[in-house]
Amino acid sequence: KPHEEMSIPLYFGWFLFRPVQEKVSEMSMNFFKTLTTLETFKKHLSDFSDKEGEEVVLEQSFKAKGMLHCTAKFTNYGKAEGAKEYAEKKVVQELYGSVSDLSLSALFITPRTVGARVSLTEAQLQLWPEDAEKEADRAHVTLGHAEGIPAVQTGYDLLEILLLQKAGQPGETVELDSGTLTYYDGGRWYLALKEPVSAAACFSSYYK
Ligand code: ACK
Repeated sequence: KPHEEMSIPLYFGWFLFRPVQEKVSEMSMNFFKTLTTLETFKKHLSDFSDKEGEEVVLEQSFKAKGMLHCTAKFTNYGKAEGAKEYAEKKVVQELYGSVSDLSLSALFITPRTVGARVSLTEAQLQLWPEDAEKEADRAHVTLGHAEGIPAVQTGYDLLEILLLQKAGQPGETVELDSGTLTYYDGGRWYLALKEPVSAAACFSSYYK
């Protein structure tokens, strides 16, 4: 029945409240500003441009699109694997519309995407799909993606950085007021925030 299929959204997730979205967008602007003034960043600038000497304006390369959110389950209107099961889960239905704080523990940027890492609480992890349990680490808010790059890349970029960290890759570190910034090969930058930022969000779903 087509009607029933339509009732499953594109994705479920935590949607940041508007004032919080503004605060987080400002955070990412400040992150860009800080990066572009750093000597270490300038040294690795070629990661971000194809042409030698080309000016790199991060604010322009990474446009934030749509509502800031942390995806819990991409259901693709019922077409994604496990979509129906997820939508029908008791905990999903019970917590639908509930408000909680997302803890943003790091900011990261690659030549493809910009995002904030989300450290989910035990309660929030109940809403994380079981098939992706091992990947709870990829929880994030996409803050921007380069032209031609889909938003789904942000989670992959975060996972890659975390794998490098687990493998013991030291990277190049810079101490900032806001935390420790690390550069990994391939234009990957990770800022572990000294003070996680709390972002109020509503667990809900999105239909285009
Ligand atoms: O930035 P995101 O987490 O990455 O939020 C968007 C949202 O769904 C709407 O496109 C995410 N998304 C897209 N495709 C997938 C996928 N295959 N697996 C997980 N998340 C996805 C995208």
